[in-house]
Amino acid sequence: MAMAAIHRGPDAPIRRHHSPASPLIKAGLLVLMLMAGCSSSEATAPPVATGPTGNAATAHPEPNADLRTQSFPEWLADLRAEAQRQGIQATTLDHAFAQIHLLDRVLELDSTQPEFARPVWTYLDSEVSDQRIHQGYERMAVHAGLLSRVSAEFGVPPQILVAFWGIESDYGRDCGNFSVVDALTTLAYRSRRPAFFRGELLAALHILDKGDIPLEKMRGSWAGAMGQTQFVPTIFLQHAIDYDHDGRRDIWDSLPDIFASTAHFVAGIGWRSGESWGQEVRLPADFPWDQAELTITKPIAEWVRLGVQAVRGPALSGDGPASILAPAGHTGPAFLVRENFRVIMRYNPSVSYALSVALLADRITGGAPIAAAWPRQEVPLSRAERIELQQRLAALGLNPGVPDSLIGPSTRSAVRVFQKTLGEVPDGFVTKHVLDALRHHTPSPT
Ligand SMILES: [Ca+2]
Repeated sequence: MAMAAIHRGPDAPIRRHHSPASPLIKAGLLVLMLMAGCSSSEATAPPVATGPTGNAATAHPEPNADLRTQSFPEWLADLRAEAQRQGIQATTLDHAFAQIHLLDRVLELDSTQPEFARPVWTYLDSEVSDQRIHQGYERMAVHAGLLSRVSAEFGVPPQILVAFWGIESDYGRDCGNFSVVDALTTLAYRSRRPAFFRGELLAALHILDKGDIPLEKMRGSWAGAMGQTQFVPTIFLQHAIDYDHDGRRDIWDSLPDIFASTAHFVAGIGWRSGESWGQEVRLPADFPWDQAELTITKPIAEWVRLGVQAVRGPALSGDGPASILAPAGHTGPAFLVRENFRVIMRYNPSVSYALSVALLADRITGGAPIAAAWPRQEVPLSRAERIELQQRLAALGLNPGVPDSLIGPSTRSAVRVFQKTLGEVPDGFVTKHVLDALRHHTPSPT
């Protein structure tokens, strides 16, 4: 979803949908959101919430506001007073809160941490399925005129817009069916991130107040991501556009509004017109694996000098910084990713998510599948196993960072040092084999 997401970490386990993160979110919280279905035909389907991932809360603890000790009626009165000070009409608030429900299911989804991180190949299998590629290809053709106008105006290619649409809501079929006001009220009153969700709730009330969408139709993911490209309310207020000029910004049902709003947002978070996101590459046997991190960028010519080659097509060229991404280690595919890949990650800060949008965009314009095979035999480590791995790396003095189960640059760096001591390729990829070797070389963590 296009949300301001609260981010769990560099390689946080992802569920189905995420949200975009915006630099505009003052709190600096990137929200991972989910998509929720917008189509009324899906109205009874259970939302596949992938809302904000639980970690963000851990990463950005909020002060324990006094408000939490308030009863709900007291809290709501306080919220209403704040909304009115912001200029929201009393009639809007009366209507919005006349039938308010606190939703236990939303709190459950907010506190759930998946036991297993989904391997990138499993994620891509479902998000970039043959069916989704085929449907994306069809939609590119059906909406070619509109997409071309929006693309020309905002500088974001049609296939990127269609890819966000496909990944965020399966082209509008799965936009979430929670009442956004109920969900955000629940999260603002009772979740671990009250300030963040209070801001989103107030933004949702502003949207109702402006008349963009009636309360009954303001539905979305459990975390408040709305419409076919899953904007959270603050992103909506900043980026949604009434492109069909009917007086309402409608990202639930109006494709002109959906495409233009998405393009406006993606341009706003830095899309570089005319540049690709990157491409699959082949790395040399002696590749310096400590350089394969998104935190490390080099001119493309420098990567070429290090032996990086295009898998297909013309030789690598182009200006600008690029990074090497090998999300499944040295036996899996590798990608040279450019600035626009980072832009996709601002929509939702997950490598798997960004790859899914990038690869879907390529495939629906006739691009070939990834050439290299994923190491599908690798079994993902459980949360407990990832923490154990981090504790054992720490016991060896390798500084893997806080043992929080999130595998980021620090943990991968520690794994690389350990792999070198084993005489293995130091790709930093966390596997059962690495954990077993650590168990052999370290005492059990206490
Ligand atoms: Ca409109």
